[in-house]
Amino acid sequence: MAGATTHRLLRMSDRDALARVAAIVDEARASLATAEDEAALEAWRTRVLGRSGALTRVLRGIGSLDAEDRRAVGQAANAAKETLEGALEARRMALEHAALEHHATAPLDVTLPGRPRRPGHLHPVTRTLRDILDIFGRMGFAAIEGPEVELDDYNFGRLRIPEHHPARDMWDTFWIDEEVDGRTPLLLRTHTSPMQIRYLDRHAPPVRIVVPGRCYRYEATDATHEWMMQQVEVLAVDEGVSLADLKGTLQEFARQMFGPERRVLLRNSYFPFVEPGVELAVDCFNCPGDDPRCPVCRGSGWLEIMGAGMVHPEIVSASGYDAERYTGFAAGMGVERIAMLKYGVEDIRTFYANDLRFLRQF
Ligand code: FA5
Repeated sequence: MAGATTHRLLRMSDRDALARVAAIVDEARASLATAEDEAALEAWRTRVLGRSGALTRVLRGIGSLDAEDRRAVGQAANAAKETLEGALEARRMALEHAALEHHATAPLDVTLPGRPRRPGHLHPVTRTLRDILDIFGRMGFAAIEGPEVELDDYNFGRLRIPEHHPARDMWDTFWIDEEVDGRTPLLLRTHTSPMQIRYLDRHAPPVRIVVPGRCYRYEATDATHEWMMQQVEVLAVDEGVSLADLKGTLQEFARQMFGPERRVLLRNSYFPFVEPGVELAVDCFNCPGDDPRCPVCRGSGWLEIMGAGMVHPEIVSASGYDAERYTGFAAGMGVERIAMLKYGVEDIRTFYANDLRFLRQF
């Protein structure tokens, strides 16, 4: 008899638990129908299905029932949970539909202020690049492009920088471990100068081209150095091209780019693929020109924007032309450095940090 009583009591608690589940479902359905927005839906979910929600509490309590009852109540509670989750989703979709319909049928209020649309605009480096190409375009230079993944031979070898040449230290290089058509070594071009070779190999003088493109250098960044930057290569090869032509072209470029009042410095430099070599610098906009803490010029008063020079005769003849007859000049300029000078930007890294507050100023 004692056994039967226990059994009856357990059955009672089983029935209680099932009734409680049913009551929870009824109450939850009724209150869900009155939830009108996402916040109310979320509050409902926490109250019913959340970690200490009503249904979760029932599921937690089934441990105290005997095995058979546990199964029955567990199944009922799990089924209820699924039903209520489905009901929540359905309610959410119904609300979304209602909102859409309301939007579609709401009368048009023509007195509302319009939604402002911010017009897009070009990145300052892109604008600078276009300015550079325009200036050279007006001087008769055609723009062409070349590969960013380059062969060692074009980036260095044919530019008179053989392996182990100390000048390789001027260009810290990202090397690539793959082969293309069995040709190695490959690298990310460190400058646009390889296009001098590629172009001269295929086009006889007169040549007058500019080559814009991204270049990569494995180096520490600072206010005037990025690991990726854009250059524009300039190449002119013809009969009788002289250093005076180079100087005149660069001066005219600087005048058009920066205005006549900006001071420009042309000084000696060295690159294995030109003879003689020069570099062009523009006066610092960030300090009076003598502040050693200035990140732009470090107290020198100048920011270097390009290397240049007369194309080395060996390069002209290696492409198959008579170097006595044909001479040329070449230059390679940094587009970001020119943009820094043009817009007064004191740190090159801000160009590619993608901070819209910075970019919207241009
Ligand atoms: C060269 O890259 C040569 N190819 C230029 C050249 C071409 C010389 C043709 C002679 C004839 P250089 O490493 O100095 O040279 O770079 C040229 C310009 O690119 C620099 O003046 C600078 O404006 C820009 N530049 C170079 N490295 C960086 C860098 N890490 N970050 C930003 N700009 C750079």
